[in-house]
Amino acid sequence: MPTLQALIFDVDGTLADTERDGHRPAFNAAFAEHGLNWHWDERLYGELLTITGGKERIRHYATRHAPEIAARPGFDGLVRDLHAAKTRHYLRLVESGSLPLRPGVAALIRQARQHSLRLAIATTTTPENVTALLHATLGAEASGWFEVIGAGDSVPNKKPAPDIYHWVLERLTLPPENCLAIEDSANGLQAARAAGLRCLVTPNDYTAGEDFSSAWQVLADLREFNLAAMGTR
Ligand code: XBP
Ligand code: MG
Repeated sequence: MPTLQALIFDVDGTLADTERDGHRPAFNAAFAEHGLNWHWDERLYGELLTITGGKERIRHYATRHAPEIAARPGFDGLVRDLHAAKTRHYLRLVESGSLPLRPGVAALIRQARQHSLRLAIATTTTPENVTALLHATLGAEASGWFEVIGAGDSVPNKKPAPDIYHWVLERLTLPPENCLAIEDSANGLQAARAAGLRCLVTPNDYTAGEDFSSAWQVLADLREFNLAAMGTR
């Protein structure tokens, strides 16, 4: 097996269970703030998660459930405003400390740093959400531990497209064989595999039951991952 030189982490659902109690209530708060009677309950949100990206998810929902709003001339602007409000609400939740890291995440990051592994992020969410989560959970210096942070709209196509992984690999100047992607969902796994990466999957309540047959390993959480057995530099 080629030497492992870098770990590339997904964020939402992988570093922390951010979806149900973070992004979801933030979307709902943004809808209420804009006078919309849209409410995404836990079950509906699980279905909407197959659409990656917050703006894309709002657009998808509106097209199906409020076509008269989606057809208005100012709809693009509304999506932008809703997403900006949602990000503001989400950041407040993250900064309150109510979204802890999943078990084993902090220990793996620490261990990787001890092994001089390079660290990167490949996510669909916005860059400020990533920085806020790292700061709130690992401390103010933590975003500096990640050499490359690929996030949000820096690429044209979101996961399951491989674009964000290509973007990150290019900046790490490493071939995919020397990296390991860590994901929680079939969309993320598909993106990583399409970029030629090995992918470790740690599913959560929303993604358990998805197809992970192309994963290198599927573990309940990162406490079960043995980095020392990986043959790092
Ligand atoms: C995460 C997402 C994101 C978040 C919301 O996917 O789909 O859309 O739910 O983030 P992944 P934004 O974990 O596969 O990257 O609202 O900031 O887009
Ligand atoms: Mg994810």
